[in-house]
Amino acid sequence: MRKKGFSTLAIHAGQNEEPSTGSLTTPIYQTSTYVFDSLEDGAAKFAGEKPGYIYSRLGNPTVTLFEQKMAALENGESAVAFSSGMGAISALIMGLIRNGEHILSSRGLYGCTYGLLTLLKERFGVEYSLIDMREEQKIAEAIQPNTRLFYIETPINPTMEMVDLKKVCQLAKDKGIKVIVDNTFMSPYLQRPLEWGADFVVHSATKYLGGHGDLIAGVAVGPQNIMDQIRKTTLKDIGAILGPNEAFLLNRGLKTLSVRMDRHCDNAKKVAAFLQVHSRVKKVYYPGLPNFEQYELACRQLDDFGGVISFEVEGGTAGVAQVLNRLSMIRIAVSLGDVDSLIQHPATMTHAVIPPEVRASMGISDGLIRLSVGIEDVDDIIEDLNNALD
Ligand code: 3LM
Repeated sequence: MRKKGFSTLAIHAGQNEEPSTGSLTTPIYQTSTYVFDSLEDGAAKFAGEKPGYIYSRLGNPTVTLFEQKMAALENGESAVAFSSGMGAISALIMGLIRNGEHILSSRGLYGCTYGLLTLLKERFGVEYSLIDMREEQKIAEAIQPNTRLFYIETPINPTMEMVDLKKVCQLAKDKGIKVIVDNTFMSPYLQRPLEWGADFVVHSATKYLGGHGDLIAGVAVGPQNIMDQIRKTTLKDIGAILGPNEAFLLNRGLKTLSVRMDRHCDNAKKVAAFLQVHSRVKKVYYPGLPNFEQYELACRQLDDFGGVISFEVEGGTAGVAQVLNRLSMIRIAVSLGDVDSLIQHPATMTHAVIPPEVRASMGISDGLIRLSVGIEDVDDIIEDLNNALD
């Protein structure tokens, strides 16, 4: 049978009418626990011999629907939801790595992911190195006998630098190394890392998946046997579970993911073209610009170029303040992927926890601004930017 299209899956995957009422949408199962028919029924569910819900830290039907949709959209076997993107990233990494082992990471990372790797190193003896993954040779040289994991953001927050997933995943496979890709910036509508050979995908579901700036959530997708293990260990025993209210909003948000992403992409292309020719803008980083350094890779790996643009202005932090403080519609706020346009300063905000010299090695200057282009009328976004830049 022909596989259903992305937008169809986003609406229908995992969704069954609620049996007792026929409710089309899966309700918010606002419950902590589930009643057993008998001692034998409860014991069999605890032993994993019988399917069924036990306690909402171990599973909840509203959350299950979100997990099933995400597995379908990322084209993976199984998904596990978490209370935040960091909850997903930490549970997955801690479920896969042991003390004394090594993680090879893309040179750029979201600030708190960098913080997590540093914590794992300082407190739990897990080694990591950040490397420029644009050159295969550099990756091959950086692999150590104890390297177990590649951890990759692509495009990287906030520089938009990309990693060639097909090449890197092949290299990892040859060495028996597992690959995790943070797909937050693209969403499965624009990039599906598992199809390029990655083993796991993680998301801050706070961003495009929810899409409306009204929740914090995360999700990890991967092979059934390993995700089952994660569910029983670093999800259950650390406990960063997703609540049913957030899951409900995500189930609703996913239904419009494709139409929202199309608008984000259309708007971002026009905003990037505007920024590129503005005299106060030194450089624009957007994978959809033909002069983007990795434009050819972007065309191959992405179905479209997404809604995040970074750009540099003169004058460092003070120069950035002059622009940001003059905006009237676009909000100064961290996070991204919302229907609202959001703008922020990585050096003092999302990536402030990273030491300045490491930040510089990631390509984050004090004059760098990150804009998450929303789905407002694009002329209004451009007008606001134009007034602020002038
Ligand atoms: C941000 N990013 O504004 P949560 N992976 C990526 C991310 O960008 C993020 C996470 C994981 C931002 C959040 S900064 C205080 C605000 C690529 C989050 C973590 O745990 O759901 O926030 O996801 O860049």
